[in-house]
Amino acid sequence: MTPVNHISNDDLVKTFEEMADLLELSGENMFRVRAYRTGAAAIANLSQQLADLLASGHELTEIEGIGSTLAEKSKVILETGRLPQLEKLREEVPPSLRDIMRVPGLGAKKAMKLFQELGVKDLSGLRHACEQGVIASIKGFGEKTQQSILQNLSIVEKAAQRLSIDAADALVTKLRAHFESCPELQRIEFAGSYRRGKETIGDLDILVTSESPNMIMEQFASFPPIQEVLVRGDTKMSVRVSDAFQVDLRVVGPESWGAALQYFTGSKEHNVRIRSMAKAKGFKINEYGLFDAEEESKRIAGAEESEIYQLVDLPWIPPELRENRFEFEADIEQRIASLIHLEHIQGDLHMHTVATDGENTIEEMVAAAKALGYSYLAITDHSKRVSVARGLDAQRLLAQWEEIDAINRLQSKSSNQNQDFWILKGIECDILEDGELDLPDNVLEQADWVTASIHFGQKQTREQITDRIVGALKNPNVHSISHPTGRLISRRAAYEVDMAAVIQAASEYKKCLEINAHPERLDLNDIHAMSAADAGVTLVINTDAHSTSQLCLMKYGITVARRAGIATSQVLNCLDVEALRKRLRR
Ligand code: DGT
Ligand code: CA
Ligand code: CA
Ligand code: ZN
Repeated sequence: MTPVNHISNDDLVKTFEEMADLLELSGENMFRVRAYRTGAAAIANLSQQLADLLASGHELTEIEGIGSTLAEKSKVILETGRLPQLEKLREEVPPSLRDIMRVPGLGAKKAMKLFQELGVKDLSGLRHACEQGVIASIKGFGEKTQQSILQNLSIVEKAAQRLSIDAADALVTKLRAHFESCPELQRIEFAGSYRRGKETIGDLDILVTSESPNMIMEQFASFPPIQEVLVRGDTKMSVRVSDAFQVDLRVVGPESWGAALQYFTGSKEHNVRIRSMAKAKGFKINEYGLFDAEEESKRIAGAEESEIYQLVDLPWIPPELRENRFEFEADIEQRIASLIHLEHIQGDLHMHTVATDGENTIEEMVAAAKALGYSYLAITDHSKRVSVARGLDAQRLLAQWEEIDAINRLQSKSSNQNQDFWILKGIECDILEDGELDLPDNVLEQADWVTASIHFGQKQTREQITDRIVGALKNPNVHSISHPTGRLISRRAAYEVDMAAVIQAASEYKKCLEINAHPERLDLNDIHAMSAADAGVTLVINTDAHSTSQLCLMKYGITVARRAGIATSQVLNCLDVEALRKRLRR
């Protein structure tokens, strides 16, 4: 009865996710498939290990989301380390079809069809079949589908190698806790692209100071998700965690901390500039310190990162700016001083509620926003065109606004002195395929805040899509455009759009462009945000939260804005509530 093989919750989650996928591929009814997915999600959210619960005599069916079938199967896995049903399924359906069903636009049915008719069973087979042109000949596919599969394949292949910023965050939290339980640890920092806040991370670079590198590496080696140690030296170690992701560790002495942190934070392009500036001053820098170029044994600095910058006559450069974009320009000190911080955000102007596809009520979103210290938020549910999310028509929207009026009134009565909180009556209004807005002007003009966005007709030409967005910007009732390029990181390319024209129009009509903070969107990205800010466009950084917990995603939008060098004064939702009222009234 004792659980064997140290089966973790992660292992169970993976097993059930695979079951769900293979069942779906084999055409099993969706209720059964969903039961496995729901169970996997429930287990992923548990704080306790299922193995421990079982060992202490708990019934697994006590866990919400786990029915009797899944409880039984969990028990089998925990006790035997295997699941015979899954092994049998794998013989019937090649597990590599799971990659194919995840290619945007395919799904389980199409993946199975390609397997049965063409024998395509993995991504490289799929690419080959597209390139040979045989997919176009299958009923229900055609030339256009074949083209878009090829395009989406490239994204999927690239994504397989890089981690999203929130996934990297989750891994960092686990690693930090794991290292901090080691008494030999002095300082630890996660360097590389992670520290620079890039939207995806190629590998993770950990830097540690300690007097006993060996103990640190022992500790690292015992990190449970490690699948393989790739290299291990005296002060360096590289491992592979969960499937394919690489983590590098460097241990240095305290005298080298700053130099090593500066070196391993990168970017390479930034470091090349720093090294040549140092050389011009008669210094030599490497990951161990800053030395006299004439007399290399003479260490001048290296314990703190700021020393390095100071010696090349620069202020300490925030890691997000180290991309050799503008951090070497003469005005960098002022730019850093005016750079936006998370604490400057006063409210969130894009979120959804139970009225459409959100999980929480208006009151719950308000309470969560207040807990973050905000003084306003805008409720921006979907408009009716987004029928899968039960988008609002004029009647339902007006009813929601009445509800908001009532809550606002109630709050202002009960609030003590200057605790003014404002719920903006908003809408995320779809820009329809023909360029019209999804709601009439006589409704939109009653809103406090209208953000317009494209969810449909994303395959239109560059000219059509650009015209739709510019048209929306021209409408006097529209305040902003949400997720302006429509890209989903690693899942869907941006639609074809002339961003220069969009930015120009936003600037001309004095409208905002959004930096959508959701880690899957980050749209505008840093480069576009930089162009928009340069053109004088005011940005608005929003989470697009579909639940109270997602309001915390704001930090990712801030990172994008900082990488773009955006100042607090360039962001609409850094205004206090009074200034915002005034600005929107104009
Ligand atoms: P990634 O992992 O692809 O998301 O990007 P990074 O920037 O984290 O790159 P990575 O992991 O290869 O290296 C981490 C940092 O270490 C990099 O930003 C700068 C530094 N570095 C690594 N290799 C070199 C090198 O050959 N020359 C110089 N100057 N710096 C390097
Ligand atoms: Ca890296
Ligand atoms: Ca690395
Ligand atoms: Zn939204």
